[in-house]
Amino acid sequence: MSMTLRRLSRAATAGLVAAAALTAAAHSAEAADTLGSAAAGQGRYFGTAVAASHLGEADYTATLDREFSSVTPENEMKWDATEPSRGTFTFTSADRIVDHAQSQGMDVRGHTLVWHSQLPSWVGSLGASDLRTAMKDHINGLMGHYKGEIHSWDVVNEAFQDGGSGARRSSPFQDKLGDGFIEEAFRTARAADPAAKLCYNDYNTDGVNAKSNAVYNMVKDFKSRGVPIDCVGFQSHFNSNSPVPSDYRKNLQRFADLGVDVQITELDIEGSGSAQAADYTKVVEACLAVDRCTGMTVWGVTDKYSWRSSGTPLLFDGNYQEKPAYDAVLSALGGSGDPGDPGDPGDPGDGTASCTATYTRTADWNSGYNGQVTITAGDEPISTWTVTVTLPAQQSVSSLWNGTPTWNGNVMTVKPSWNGTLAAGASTAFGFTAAKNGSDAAPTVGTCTAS
Ligand code: G2I
Repeated sequence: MSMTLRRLSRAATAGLVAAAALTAAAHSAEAADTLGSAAAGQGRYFGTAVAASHLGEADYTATLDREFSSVTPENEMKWDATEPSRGTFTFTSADRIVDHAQSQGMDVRGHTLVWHSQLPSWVGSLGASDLRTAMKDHINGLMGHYKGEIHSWDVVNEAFQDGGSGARRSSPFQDKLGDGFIEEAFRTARAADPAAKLCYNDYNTDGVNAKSNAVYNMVKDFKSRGVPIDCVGFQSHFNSNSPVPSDYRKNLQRFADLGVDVQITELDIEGSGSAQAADYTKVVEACLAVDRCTGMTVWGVTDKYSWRSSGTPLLFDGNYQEKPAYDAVLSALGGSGDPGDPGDPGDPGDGTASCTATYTRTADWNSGYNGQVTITAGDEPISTWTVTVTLPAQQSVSSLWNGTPTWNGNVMTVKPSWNGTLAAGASTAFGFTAAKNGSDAAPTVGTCTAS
């Protein structure tokens, strides 16, 4: 689809997008019970990497749509996917993700424009002057196609070497254009889509170390010289060899203090259970502690499609079940948990038995009536219940069924006969016949208690 056509078709579907956004807003107003809505309550986005090839899988898409407020195409916007031969752009897979995100009111992160990896071989074979032109054409081609539709772009990815030196990584761009290629890329990007936040993105820069110091010095230099840069992405791929650094928050903060936003862009943490959950909590807490940490993205929806699937590094398992890490993230974001998720306070499985009771008159005649009290279990199963019913002073009960009453004046306390055990949300009822004796008033049903 051409750039113009893409924008025209977006205008034509604007009503649809607006309706989806309204749905999303209504959903988030209900309760902060998803990652996206809880993060929104903290003024942040919560995103995930998405692969276009999985969007046809119902559970994948349902989980994506329910939980996340931002998406990053995992591979579909990379150079090999979008410009496999010079000047020929293909956006089919990336468009699929962007269109899906927009239909759900989600934001999109652009990943990535200039990177040494997933680079078609033709780029590496160009001479310096041609390479410079090709780099700018590539930036203009992608950013033009998605102009106004991407909240943040990873303009340059992973340009620094690992290890202690803090040196630049060898790549066609570095080797032929020199250090200045990063600055040229950012200047080109600013002109191509002035509304997009322009990010530098890297890994093993999450704590204070030689590599993050090198990035820090570059950002500081850019800010002092007016080179356009708005954000730094911290990929945050963690495992036992590369644990969540103890100075993570401090590192995010020092970058923020340079006057850029910081974003956690590719978060995943190998492990399981409470240890993994605790590590995720550290990451979320670090971001929330830094005002300019504007959002977090996990690098995939489900463990089964993770680039590190054997390390089960994500928030949903291979069956899309929420892991302890999910609960930890939701809780750290101030969310309240969602129905059906054992272990969340106030939710099913929180261990508190409860019930409610409501009264209706089911039959009525001159001298008497039949009353019915319906007992409904709360979000836990219950094994017994107790309800008090206070009758008007003149009235008297002649019979009662499906319950066992004890009397104290005109107050009857009713317990189950055979019907104490109720599943979560299930109901039972007892009935009684009362003589009016001159009072037609309704009895009062007191609090229902359960265990
Ligand atoms: O390596 C993890 C991430 C590190 N930071 C930059 C990210 O862009 C990078 O993502 C990963 C994707 O998650 C993988 O899905 O980048 C890898 C490539 O560098 C992606 O893997 C590739 C496979 O290597 C290819 O064989 C495959 O054709 O994914 C391609 C598309 O499925």
